[in-house]
Amino acid sequence: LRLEQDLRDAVRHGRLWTAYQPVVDLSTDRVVAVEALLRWNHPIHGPVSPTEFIPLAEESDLINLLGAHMLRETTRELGIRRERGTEVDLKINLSTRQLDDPALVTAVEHALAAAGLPPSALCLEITESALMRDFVLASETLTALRELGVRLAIDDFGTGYSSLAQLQRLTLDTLKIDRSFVNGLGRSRDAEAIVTSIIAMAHAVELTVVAEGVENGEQLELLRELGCDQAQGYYLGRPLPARELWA
Ligand code: G
Ligand code: G
Ligand code: MN
Ligand code: NA
Repeated sequence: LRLEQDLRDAVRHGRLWTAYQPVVDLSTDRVVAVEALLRWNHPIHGPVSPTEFIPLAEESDLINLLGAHMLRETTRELGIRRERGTEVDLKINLSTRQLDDPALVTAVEHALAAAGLPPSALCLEITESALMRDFVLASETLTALRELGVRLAIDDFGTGYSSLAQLQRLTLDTLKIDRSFVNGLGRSRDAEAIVTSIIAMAHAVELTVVAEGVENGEQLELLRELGCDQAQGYYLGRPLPARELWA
């Protein structure tokens, strides 16, 4: 509970910050987007991972405060970068509780307008498991977001149980292959077979495929050969504060 209070204070006093990780297009080798990843340096415990504090925030209304903060800050940052000529898109992670919030759609609309960003510059990432937990409700919010012109991605794909039919009904734009499969490329035939079939399946329903967690050149070249569209990972760029990424 102490940690929850600390998180609440950190949100209120603007002590959370955002790291941005580049996403590279494999046909042009250019950075086409950045994924925003929330960071919290606790004054005593040091860096706390979002895998710890997001679930904590989800136990209360804190997740909505946090999500709203993230949305405003990152769209603002991207708006500034675009004005300076950096034409990249923005990817933000959403949790289930955020999809449950009816105010999400207008919050997204307002943040984009305030930052002067076209809706198509924003891609919202939702994990496969979050999507499938409450498919009907999630798809209502997602449809409204789609109608705004915002893009949608399914994150950590391959770790859940979604069907091709469900994916198609959600009218997603992008599928991100979970890094556990990318990790096995070059070492495991199974991993390569899985990645190959995920790419084929995604392309069959006209989704852009992003491989996450690319950590070496061998993985990158294999992904290129397999026809993957975009890639992200420490080999291509670590998550960095905006001022370092765009130094
Ligand atoms: O970058 P890192 O390994 O610390 O991220 C760990 C997890 O936290 C990832 O699954 C990522 O999607 C999630 N995450 C990072 N930032 C946010 C955020 O702003 N909102 C939500 N819901 N999840 C986030
Ligand atoms: O679940 P999601 O895909 O949003 O998670 C993004 C997380 O993956 C972030 O915590 C980010 O720091 C981490 N990440 C990004 N690139 C790599 C990588 O090359 N290897 C590993 N192990 N983690 C990565
Ligand atoms: Mn993600
Ligand atoms: Na992921």
